[in-house]
Amino acid sequence: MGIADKIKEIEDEMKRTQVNKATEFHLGLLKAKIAKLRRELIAAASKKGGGGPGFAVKRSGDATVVLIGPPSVGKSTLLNHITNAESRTAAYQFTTLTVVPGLMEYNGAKIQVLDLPGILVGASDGRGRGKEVLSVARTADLVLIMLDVFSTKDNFIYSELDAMGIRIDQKPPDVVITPKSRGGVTLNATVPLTHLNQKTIESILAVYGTHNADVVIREDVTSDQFIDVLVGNRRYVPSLLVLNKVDLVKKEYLGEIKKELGPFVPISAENNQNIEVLRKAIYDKLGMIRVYTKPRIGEADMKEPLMIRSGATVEDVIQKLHVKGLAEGFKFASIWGKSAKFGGQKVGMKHVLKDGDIIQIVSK
Ligand SMILES: Nc1nc2c(ncn2[C@@H]2O[C@H](COP(=O)(O)OP(=O)(O)OP(=O)(O)O)[C@@H](O)[C@H]2O)c(=O)[nH]1
Ligand SMILES: [Mg+2]
Repeated sequence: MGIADKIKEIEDEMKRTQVNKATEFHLGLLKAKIAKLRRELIAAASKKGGGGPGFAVKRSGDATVVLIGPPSVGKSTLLNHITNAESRTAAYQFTTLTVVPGLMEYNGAKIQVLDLPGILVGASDGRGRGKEVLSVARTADLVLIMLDVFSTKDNFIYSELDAMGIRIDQKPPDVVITPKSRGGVTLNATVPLTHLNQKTIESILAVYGTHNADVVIREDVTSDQFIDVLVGNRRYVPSLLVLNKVDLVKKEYLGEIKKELGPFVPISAENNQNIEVLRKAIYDKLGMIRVYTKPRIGEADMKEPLMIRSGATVEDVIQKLHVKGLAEGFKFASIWGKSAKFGGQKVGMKHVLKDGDIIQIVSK
């Protein structure tokens, strides 16, 4: 039996099991088993370098945005309008067969946008090279989930991403699991747990061969979230929902869709409608900030900022500068601006920068 079949078998068992207090423990165990099998699937898809020719794409620019959606919703049409790229578009499905990169400039930031083949239900199980497509999304800083006015019911995109270990619009759970050599499982929860108890945690850990560990939980996590921490290779990626081809429907109908879908950015890629709003939404959602570098002698370069993601540290800046030996010889960085307590504050690698900061890196 292949991995996908094994997963299917357990999923079927889960469907047959009613969800209640009495079965919660058993369901947690089944979920842990599925997660373990899925990890093997994801590892296989990623090892193939994204799966054969075309899917391994070099990251470039300051951030990477990936276009994910069903076939023919207009992903390539959009790419062609917001970037310098030319991706083939056509009125039939699966026009795009590989990953097509483009570059979008906004506010001085260079944002790489990746166009991909459309995905269908079952993509995460390999349908239509779906695994390869979805694993590209694992490397994204932002996923643009694209639907058109005909496919508003296609919310399978979210579950397909989820099955590939991509957690959309979620924060990493505040759980720390530290394996140890003996002493059993010690649970330390700082909040009341309504989804998990000692027994469930022990049995989930046992699926992964862990019988001794210190577990610290600081929020009321579900068994899914606990398993995510245990499996470890999850990606937490923000998303933006884009609804294309709004030129084909009346305004009132858009209101109806909004009730169903929640917030989205309505566009017409073909007619360039609302594209500027989308470009800004992408930039805002990425949370890009500007940091200026100052040489050891002389003034900071205020013309060409480094564009980094909000939350980035001194270490991220050093990586971005691509200066040989800079990381190895790092002594400290001096900071002027919002993240500094005072002008010229000396900080270490882990210091988090803020928009407009000036940074001077001092290394041996
Ligand atoms: N009416 C309308 N048609 C559009 C719009 N955007 C794209 N289309 C049409 O939709 C069809 C599919 O567009 P593509 O950009 O190739 O779609 P895709 O999502 O890249 O498709 P795959 O690569 O097959 O997954 C083409 O015939 C486009 O001309 C739009 O805003 N309005
Ligand atoms: Mg396409």
